[in-house]
Order: sequence, then structure tokens, then C-alpha cells
Amino acid sequence: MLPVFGHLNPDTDAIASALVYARLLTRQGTPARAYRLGDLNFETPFVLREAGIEVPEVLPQLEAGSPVALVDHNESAQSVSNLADLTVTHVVDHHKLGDLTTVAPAYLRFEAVGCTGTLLWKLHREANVSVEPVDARLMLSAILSDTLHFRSPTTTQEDRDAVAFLAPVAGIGDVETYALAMFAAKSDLGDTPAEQLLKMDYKVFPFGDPAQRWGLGVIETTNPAYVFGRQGELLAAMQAAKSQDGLDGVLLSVVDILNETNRTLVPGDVEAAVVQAAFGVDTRDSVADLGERISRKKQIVPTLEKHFAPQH
Ligand SMILES: [Mn+2]
Repeated sequence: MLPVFGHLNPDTDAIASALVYARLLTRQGTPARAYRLGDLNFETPFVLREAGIEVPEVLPQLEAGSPVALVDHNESAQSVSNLADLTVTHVVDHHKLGDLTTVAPAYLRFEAVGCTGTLLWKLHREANVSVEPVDARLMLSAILSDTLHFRSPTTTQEDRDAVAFLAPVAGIGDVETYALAMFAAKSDLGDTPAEQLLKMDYKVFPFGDPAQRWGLGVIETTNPAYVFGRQGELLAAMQAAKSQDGLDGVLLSVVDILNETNRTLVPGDVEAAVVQAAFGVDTRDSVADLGERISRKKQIVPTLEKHFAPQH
């Protein structure tokens, strides 16, 4: 069974795409099984419950050389720790290409669409494979999640086309209401410890050469006031993560889904200087107002990459 998995600190796309791609590969003659790399956020259990699907198991330790299929990521810093020892046979992703290498020719599908779910929808269509209702629901949920129901600047026409196609197959008559229910579930953070809130949607990126390592977290929420009510705890958790994980900087963007704004927590002077130089934004009381830059993938990471790029 070919293991299929998405990135560390999985989001709805990482889980849903692993499930859908494992089923598609299996239907196409490559028996595959979905796994996850870590705990779920608060949105994904809602999606799986509504779809009547069990939470995938955590990926077990794999022997060197084992074949694996990656979805929704390709960078080693966001994957299983021994990725370099494994044999990547498939990647379906919509992120920038990182340090991926393969030992043999692999199936690689990368497109700049808003969601891996959109690519999986296209793979069904291209292969003339019918879309099962449960897969339609998973792909649709992933697309709504990744694009914040088309609010994100990463959204493409194909994401919209996919949702228009998938909603009736999934039996979802009112997509807006379903999306709001997903976002409400995601925003219901309760008394989750600050360290967990920081790491829920969190990726480590290498920037520059020699590489600095930065941890970039995002909390997408319909209730930013709740998150800022816990600002002190979150800043402490960011400082702790920075020293424990040996990082050069940590930022945590609080994205207001409904108002499409990003106010980012900045734990120290190093981060504040980088935010000022890269984005031209001052930090006040440990918060930098990054305005409408709500996409880490499209508006935060590329700007930091450029900032840290060696000058020629
Ligand atoms: Mn994604």
C-alpha cells in the first residue's frame, strides 16, 4: 500500500487530499492509503465528521527506500523527517518547489491553483474517473478552506469551477452556509494551549544562503478578538518555539477571514526589523498590520524570500 500524506501540522487540504488521492490511486490500480503527519486543526474534524470519514492514522516510521506519495507539500522541512531516505513516486501540489529530489522518475503535478483539491478534481476529469460523493465533499471542503471561500488572492477560476462542479455531487446545496460552518468550527479554539494554537497551521521555511530558518504560523479565524485576547501567551509560545527549534525568527499571522485582514504577532526586535525591511510595516505593541496580505503562500513567503535572497 503506497502511503499518501500531506504536510506537517496538517490543514484540511493536507488531510482531504491525502484521502482523495489514495482513493484515486487505488481505483487506478495503485493500492494506496492516506496518513497524516500530526494533529488536526479544529476545522478538519468537522469536515471529516460531515463526510462520515475516519481520521487517517499517523504515518508510521517507514523503512529507507519505501515508496511514498506526497500531496499539498514538497519541501523536506514540511514533511516526514526521513523524507530524503524515502522514494517519492508521486507529488500533487500547489506550493512553490523547494528542495525536492527523487531517486527515480516520479509523477509530479504542480499547478498554481488555490488548492491541491482542485488538482485532484482535474485528475479525476482527465482520467475520466467518476467523482464519488464523499470525494466531492472532501475536495470541495479543501478548496473552501485553502481559498477561504475564494477570498484568498491564491484563488483561480479553476478553483471556482471545481466547487461549482463538486457541490451538487457532494449534495451541498448552499456552499456559503457550509463554508461559514467550516470557518466557525475552525475558530472555536476553546482553551487550546498557546503552543498548540501557534503550531496548528505552522510551517518552517529556509530563507537565503546561508539559510536562516523561520517559523511562520497562521491563525485563520472569524474571531480575531479572541486570539488577540491571548496575545501575551502566544508571544511567549513564539519565543519558546524559536529557542527550542533553533529558529532565526517566528511570526504568527492572525487572519480575519471575513474582513480579509492580517495582523501579525511579532515577538522580538529581530522579527520587527525584518518585517519593516521586507514589508515596510512598523511593529507596535508586538503587532504588525500587514493589511490585506492574507496568503502566506502568495504574499508572505515570496516577500521574505526576496528579502533574504543574496544580493548580486
Ligand atoms: Mn493546500
